[in-house]
Amino acid sequence: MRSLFIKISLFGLVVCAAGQLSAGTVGFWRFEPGATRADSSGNGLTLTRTSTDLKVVDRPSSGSGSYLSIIPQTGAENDGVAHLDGLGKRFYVADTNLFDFGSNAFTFETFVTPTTNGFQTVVEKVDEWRMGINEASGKLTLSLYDGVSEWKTALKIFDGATSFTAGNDYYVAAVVAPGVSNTVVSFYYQNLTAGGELLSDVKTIAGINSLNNSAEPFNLNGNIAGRSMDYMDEVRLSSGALSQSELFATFPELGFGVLSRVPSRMIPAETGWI
Ligand SMILES: [Ca+2]
Ligand SMILES: [Ca+2]
Repeated sequence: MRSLFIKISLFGLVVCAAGQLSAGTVGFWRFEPGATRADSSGNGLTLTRTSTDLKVVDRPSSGSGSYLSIIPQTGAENDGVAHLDGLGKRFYVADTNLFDFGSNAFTFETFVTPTTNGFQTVVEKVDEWRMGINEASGKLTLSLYDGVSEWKTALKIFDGATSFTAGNDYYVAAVVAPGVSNTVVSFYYQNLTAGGELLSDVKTIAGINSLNNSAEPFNLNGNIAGRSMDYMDEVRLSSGALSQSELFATFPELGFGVLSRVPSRMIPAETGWI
């Protein structure tokens, strides 16, 4: 009887371990000094760059690319950022089965700073999905490839045509959750330069219930100068649908973002970081 109990317990542990593997961080590219293009998720998805023109630089203390000095979710210091400089060059990772989400959800988050280039590519898993921002129209878009010939797009404008002003810093995220016949896209947006609140909205992409699986790479930034951003940082891709309180720009359990340039005295004491 005791042996049976042990076997059941061990089986439970194995099941739990397998479950944890299915939801977690796929890649977390922090662009930190010394680590530069390394993946801090533990999965070893180090970024390659198409040109040495793409730099990892010290985080500016103010202005464009300054983002947040502390990551709210983890309390980690943020000391470095990627400077993309309108060059149309990319960071990329070759395809791996870690990117194969199929009918499961995923979450993509990042800090971005637009240029004056109108539409700019934030991320693209070629022939699978991509996120864009539009400096001219204010659109935040998430598109899915239908596996045949067509991209289908969910879009949200959070703050009018000036939602993505060149040189300003933003946090953007999308939780992409395939359902029985449609895919639900939950967008998040925060204007860090203006000290705005974390905003969110839910959209639907009709007719797609599974994410296409290609052997193409995962790319950050646009592939031509006209689609390039200025800075980006803290790029995190997670399997599963993260809740608002799990996003890296929010305090765990509180579920809202730190206002980027508020004095530390305004950070809630219960976070334990002050
Ligand atoms: Ca960083
Ligand atoms: Ca693949």
